[in-house]
Amino acid sequence: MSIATPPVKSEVKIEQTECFIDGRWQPAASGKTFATVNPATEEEITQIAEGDAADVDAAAKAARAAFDSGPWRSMDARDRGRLLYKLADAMENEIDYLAALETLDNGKPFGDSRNVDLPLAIDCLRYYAGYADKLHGSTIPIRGNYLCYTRREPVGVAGQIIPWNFPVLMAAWKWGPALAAGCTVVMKPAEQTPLTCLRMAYLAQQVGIPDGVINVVPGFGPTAGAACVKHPLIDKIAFTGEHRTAQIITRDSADTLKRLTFELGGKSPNVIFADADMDAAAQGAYVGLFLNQGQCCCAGSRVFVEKSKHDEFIDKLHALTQKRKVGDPFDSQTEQGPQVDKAQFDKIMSYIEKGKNEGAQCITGGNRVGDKGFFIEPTVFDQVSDDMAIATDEIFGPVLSVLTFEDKEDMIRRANNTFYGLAAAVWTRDLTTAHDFAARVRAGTVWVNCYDVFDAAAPFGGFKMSGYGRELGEEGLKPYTESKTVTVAL
Ligand code: TXE
Repeated sequence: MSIATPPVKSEVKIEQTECFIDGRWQPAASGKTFATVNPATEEEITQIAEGDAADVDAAAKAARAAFDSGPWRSMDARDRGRLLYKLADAMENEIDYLAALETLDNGKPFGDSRNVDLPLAIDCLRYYAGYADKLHGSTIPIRGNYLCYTRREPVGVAGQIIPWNFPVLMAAWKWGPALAAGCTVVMKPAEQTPLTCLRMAYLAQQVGIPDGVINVVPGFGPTAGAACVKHPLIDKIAFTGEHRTAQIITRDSADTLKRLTFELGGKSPNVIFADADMDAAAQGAYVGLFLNQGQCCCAGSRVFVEKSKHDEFIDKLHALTQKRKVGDPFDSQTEQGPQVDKAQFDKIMSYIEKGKNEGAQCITGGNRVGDKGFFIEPTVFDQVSDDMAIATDEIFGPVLSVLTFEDKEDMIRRANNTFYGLAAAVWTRDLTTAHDFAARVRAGTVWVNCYDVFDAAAPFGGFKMSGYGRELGEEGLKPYTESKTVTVAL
């Protein structure tokens, strides 16, 4: 794929703004709409249908019908796979437009949308397209004269609730395995970033994915989101977002005992030993935190540096951070755009204040950029201790905390001293140190001498309160299937 030049913002036309239910674009039953806002300008982009329980009910019925009696489940698995490939192709055909929509709605630099998020999303759909006809059961030698085998069947209607930090990629991570497994879908995109998901639904219809298989209800969490969670015709909820929301979802789903998968937050340790390649480690710490404006669930927000190399590491990190270009996400020079909305901006600024008040040393950044748009300087705190709020809480912004260690055992205890367990990284030239850390850190993903390496084939998800279940890879299909045991008397 070639690198595109950023488009002119005013030329990004928005065509899909309504609920997509049973193959039809329709206003919310209530007639209500809400504004989606450009975080770089704080101006309204457009009004979007504000779906709620009534629209979710219509979507759940459509998805149920498409599952129970519609064409999806009964279609040859290989043909389902072909439709997923076609959706991936359709996205690739208009990759520049989708990237522009993503940047407009979310604020991430156009180069990131175009060359990272979209290619990863397209790759994810292709990966799962190939799985559609490879969901095997097994034959089991039980006692007696029987043939016993298992079938992997789709779980049914999947309710999928996604966040705003990687809108297009999260939609692909959810649709890929669900559709490959033969499920139908009711998706609730984040209220901050509905545009690319709605466009993907349009493309899905264009390529021939049957009506009712994919339904999208934009709206807010406590209304549209909660309605998905409670709806009796929805079998499973896949959610990415905050752990507190996951706790609400767990309670709200109790009456219908839905299957749940959660991909939640983190406070991931990124550990740099004295023998590491310091240039690579500083670059890894920098990318591991500042990527996507720091709005990554796996952000390496606690950087532990072995004390003897502290000063050298800080100099290198400072040099990188100082020259990071913050600004208009449609400018090709920009490396960091705005935070997604005012609520996130305020949350991050309040943590920066806490860091200063608690005695950490702010060595870079610490301020808002400009007076319009939700821009924040890349911020590094040094001399951070384990109990400071900036070391314990998920900030979800461009704020990196540097801590030091001398004793390896104590560092591993400190790295694990969090209720999160999403990701971790270690930088060292010593194989034993690397594998020992990888085995003992309580996290779903461990990167060794790298950070943020994602692939559709590699499972991703959290230990502890960072989630249940895994997305991506073969493991990502399991939550969208039920295992059925069939026993035949011979
Ligand atoms: O998350 P929410 P928010 C973390 C990050 C961030 C914080 C708050 O720390 O600062 O969460 O972000 C829908 N029933 N992450 O408020 O509320 C909501 O509409 C059903 C980490 O945006 O969890 C949106 O579609 N759904 C994270 C989605 O849940 C509900 C990514 C996520 O929103 C609901 C985002 C309800 N009661 C934030 N309430 C990650 N793991 O990557 C809200 N929603």
